[in-house]
Amino acid sequence: MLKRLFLVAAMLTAAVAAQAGTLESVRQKGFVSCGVNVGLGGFSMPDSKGVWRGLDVDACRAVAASVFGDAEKVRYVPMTATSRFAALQSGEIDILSRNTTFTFLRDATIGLRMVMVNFYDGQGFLVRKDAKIGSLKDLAGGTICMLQGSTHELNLADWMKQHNIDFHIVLLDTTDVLIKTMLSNRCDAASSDSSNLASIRGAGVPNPDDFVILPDRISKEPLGPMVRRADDQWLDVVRWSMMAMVEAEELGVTSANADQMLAESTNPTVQRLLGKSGDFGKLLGLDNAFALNIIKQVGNYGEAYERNVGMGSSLKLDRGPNALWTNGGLMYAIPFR
Ligand SMILES: N[C@@H](CCC(=O)N[C@@H](CS)C(=O)NCC(=O)O)C(=O)O
Repeated sequence: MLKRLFLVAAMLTAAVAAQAGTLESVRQKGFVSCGVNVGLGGFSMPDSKGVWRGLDVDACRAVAASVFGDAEKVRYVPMTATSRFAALQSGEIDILSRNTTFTFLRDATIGLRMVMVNFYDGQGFLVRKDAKIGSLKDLAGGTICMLQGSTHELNLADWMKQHNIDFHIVLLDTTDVLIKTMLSNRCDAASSDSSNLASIRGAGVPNPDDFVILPDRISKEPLGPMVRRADDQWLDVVRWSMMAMVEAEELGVTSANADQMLAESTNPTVQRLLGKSGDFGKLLGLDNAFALNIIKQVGNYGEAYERNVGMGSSLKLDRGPNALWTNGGLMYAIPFR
C-alpha cells in the first residue's frame, strides 16, 4: 500500500516537474523557440526585410504575446518536413508551427500533442494548364511529385488502392526541388496541401497562369501547431492563445478596437477574454491581459487570416472551411467561461 502511494506520489511529482517545464524555460531564456517552414508563403516566410510572416508565424507571435506581452520575442527555427518532429521531441524548439497535419498516429505515437487547428486544408494537385487535365483520374499512369516525410504519400497510396488507378510517385526533399522538377516537365503533377500549391503557384513558378490546381481534394489536412506531451501547462498556454484569436473574431474584438472594448464593453465574455474579470490569465500562469496583448499585437483570427493567406495577401484564399462556424465554417472557439 505504502509502496503504491509512494509510486503515485513519485508520478505526481514527475507530472508537476514536467508541467513546470516549457513555460518556465521559455521565460528564463526570454523567447519562444518556434519551428517553422523554411519558406512557405502565407504560413511562414521571411519578408524582404527578413521579418518572418504568416499564419503559422502568427501562432508563435500569439504565444510570445501571451508569455511576455511582446509578440516579437520569438526565435524562428526553419524545419524541413523530415526534421520537424525530432526537433520538438528533443527540446530544440518549444512549438512546432509548420503547416503540420494532425493525424491519429502523430498524436498517439510520437510523444507530441496536437494543439488546435489553425487551417483546414486538403491534399490537392497542381498541373500544367496546357496538359488539359480536368481531374485526378485523367492523370492515370502519370508521374506525381511530392515531398517526403509528409502525409501525402500515404494519402495517395490509399486513393490509388480505392480507385484502382496507378501513378508513378516521385518523392523529393524540398519545395524548391519540387518546383524545379515540375518546371523541367519531369512530373505531370505536384501534390501537396492545396494551400501549399496556391503558394507555389502564386510565388514559386515564373508564370502562375501556366498552372492550375485540380478540383480534387483527396484528404483532410487539419493543420496546426504541436507541443511535447506531458507538459499540460504549456499545451494550455498555446491552445488558449490560439483560441483567444478565434473567440476575439467571434466577439468582434479586433486589433483596432481592443482597448476601446476593454474600456467600454459590457459583454461578460468580452470582459473575461480581455482580462477585466475572471483572472483567466492567472489560471494559465500568465498575465490577465494575455489575450488583450495577442489581439492588439497579432489581431484576431480573421485579421491574421486575411493578412496572411486571404484577400490582403497574394494567395487570396477565401475563408472556405476556415470561416467561423457562425458563417458556415469550422472555426469555433471553446467558450471563455
Ligand atoms: N501538411 C503536410 C505537409 C507538410 C509539408 O511539409 N509540405 C511541404 C509541401 S511542398 C512543405 O511545406 N515543404 C517545404 C519544404 O520542406 O521545403 C504534413 O504535415 O505532412
